[in-house]
Amino acid sequence: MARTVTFNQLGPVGLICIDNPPVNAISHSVRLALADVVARAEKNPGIKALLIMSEGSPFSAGADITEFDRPEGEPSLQQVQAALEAFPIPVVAAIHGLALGGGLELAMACHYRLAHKDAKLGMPEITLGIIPGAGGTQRLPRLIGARAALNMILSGTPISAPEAKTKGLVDEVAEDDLRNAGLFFCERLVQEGLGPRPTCSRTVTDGLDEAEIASALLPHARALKGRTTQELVIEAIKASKLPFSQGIAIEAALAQKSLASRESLALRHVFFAERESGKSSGVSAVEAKRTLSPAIHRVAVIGAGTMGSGIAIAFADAGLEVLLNDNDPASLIRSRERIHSTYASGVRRGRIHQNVADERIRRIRNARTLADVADADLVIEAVFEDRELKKDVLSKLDSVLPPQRLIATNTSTLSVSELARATAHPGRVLGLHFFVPAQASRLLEIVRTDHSSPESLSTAFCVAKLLKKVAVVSRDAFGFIGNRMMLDGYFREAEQLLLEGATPIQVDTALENFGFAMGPQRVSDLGGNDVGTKARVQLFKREKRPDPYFVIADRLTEMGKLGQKTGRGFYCYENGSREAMPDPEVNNLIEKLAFERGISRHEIGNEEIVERCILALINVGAMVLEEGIAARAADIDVVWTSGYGFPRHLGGPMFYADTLGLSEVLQRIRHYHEKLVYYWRPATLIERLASAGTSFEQWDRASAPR
Ligand code: 3H9
Repeated sequence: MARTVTFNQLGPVGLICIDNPPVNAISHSVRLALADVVARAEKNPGIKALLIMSEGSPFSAGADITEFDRPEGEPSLQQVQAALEAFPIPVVAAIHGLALGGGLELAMACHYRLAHKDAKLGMPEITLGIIPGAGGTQRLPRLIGARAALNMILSGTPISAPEAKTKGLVDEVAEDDLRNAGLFFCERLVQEGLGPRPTCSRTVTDGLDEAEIASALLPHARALKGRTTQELVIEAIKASKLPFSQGIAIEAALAQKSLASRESLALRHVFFAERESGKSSGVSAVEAKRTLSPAIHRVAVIGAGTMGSGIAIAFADAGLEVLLNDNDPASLIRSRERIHSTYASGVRRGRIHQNVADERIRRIRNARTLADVADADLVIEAVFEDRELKKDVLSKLDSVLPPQRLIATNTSTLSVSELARATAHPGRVLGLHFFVPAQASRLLEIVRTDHSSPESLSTAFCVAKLLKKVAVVSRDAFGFIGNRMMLDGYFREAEQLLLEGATPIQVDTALENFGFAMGPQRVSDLGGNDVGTKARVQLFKREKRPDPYFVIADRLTEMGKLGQKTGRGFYCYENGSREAMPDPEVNNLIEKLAFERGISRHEIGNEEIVERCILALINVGAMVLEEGIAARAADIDVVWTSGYGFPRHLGGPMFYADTLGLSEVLQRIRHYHEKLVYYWRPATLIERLASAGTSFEQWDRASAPR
């Protein structure tokens, strides 16, 4: 077994160094080695202080999440911490990079802490549906107070070293060489005769009343909607007022409960699915960051509309130089205004400093002609969604760029393979499907054709990593993964429910209560009903769908009811407000469209609305899998949780299907097939997996490419 902890004596200081790449997770091997070196150090009378650091970066990403589904091997992290906290001479943690979860909990069990000025310290457990279970809910309140601890644990966001110092979480911030600062700190403790200072011996000085709890929860209301972990966090922090031994026992019981929860299983599934989806080309995210990203310094974006401007901002935010080209000078002027106003709003909201905004704006320069982008490391085409125009742009780019450079198209409806054939080098062409707003959305669909080269894919992964986006590879097919499932499954069913008697507000509210950030009709109004209509025009050029297929949304587009931008859509919006108000005219329209199709309208319960929309999503998801458009069910989950507002704590549609049980899923789909007929044909894959008694997760393990 590789050595995961080293130990060296440097004068009076015993230097313990964790070395467990890639993220210094506190795995079982680390705990064993830590317990061993601590026991050895205790027997060495020459050692007067212990200094704990780590090799590489980060300091530690916390407990090893891959071990959570197995019985915990001894010693536990709590046992290691108890040994350190009871150590007879001072123990100091010196933190660089990130100290997260169990990593920070380890540091909190040390007697003193110093951190490099660029370090960040955080408790992200809530994002995994668990509570800090190695003393975090007991030691953090003892160091920074119960209220501050509650805020830090509920947010899951790390704080900076200077803020940690102000709060009392660290004793000193080191400006430069952390190792030297740590050794110096230890020597000073020894000289001044300062001994151990166990965190567990402190008491919590503030309490938590119900009003404080409510106000701590308020900023996280959206992120924690439908979740339960926060209740366990609150209970554990309340227990920090008790003597440490009682509090830590309560924490342990609550931690076990959180670990076994469905919420945690789902959130851990998404955590690993996001990392796995970034590896489809055989290049891991870490590898991509390490080896390939330095090659990308300058990016060109062709087309300065909303999407092109957003993509330019995304790259400028990531520190890259951007060349923006558009053959319409007016469009470039509008884009400049859009870029300025996006950054101005960031400054106004306190998200970035004016100097940083100015610097980023300067990174985006206009390129007069396509020839001017010849020295870009990669080019993204984001011109108007018109096949001939896009082909023309790609072919021109192909002739000015050296043949190994990536050319990406941002099309969302056209065939990437067909566009690639307009070039002499189709291997260097793939799709990069950004979502609006491109600078903020997390998801990036990478669309590979049969000809996309492995180098192009590696570069695309690299782009995702640089932009801090979650990448998922999709085969080239209409709508790729996300839009295909949205159009043929989820939104289609939502419209069908309207025709059968539900109202837009009823459908939206039911799905928002299920956990979606926004219901389908509100989403449609926000993005513009015309956007969907245009996509369907392209779809019908490639494939047909039987009526009724978005008859309502397409009729609204015809009537100029495009959504929020025109003040009318599925809803009414008064004077530029975003508040959606029911529109009786739309209800009349829906009744008329239903009557024309002989659809008899009746009351539909909220449960049926949710069940039909989610089952439709799952069913089309299974078709996307069996058609090879997505490689893994888990990739679909990533697409839907990071790009389409599916509740993350339910793990994504395919994970959710597994939790329902595929036999149950199949039985309900068959029920709707018999009741409603038309497109409710069960996916063959669901039939196959249900009859074999397996799940999408098992299918992924057995058949997806590694
Ligand atoms: C905890 O501590 C519980 C305690 O309170 C109680 C215990 C009793 N474990 O993200 P990346 C892997 S809960 C195992 O691509 P980056 C990751 O899967 C933990 N593996 O890199 C990937 O593997 P692969 C609380 C982990 O630079 C590789 O490392 N901590 C862990 O973009 C690289 O990861 C957290 O929630 C882990 N803890 O981001 C932090 N962390 O290459 C979770 C990462 O095979 N981690 N891996 O796919 C993160 O947020 C990010 O990974 C980090 C690095 C910011 C650290």
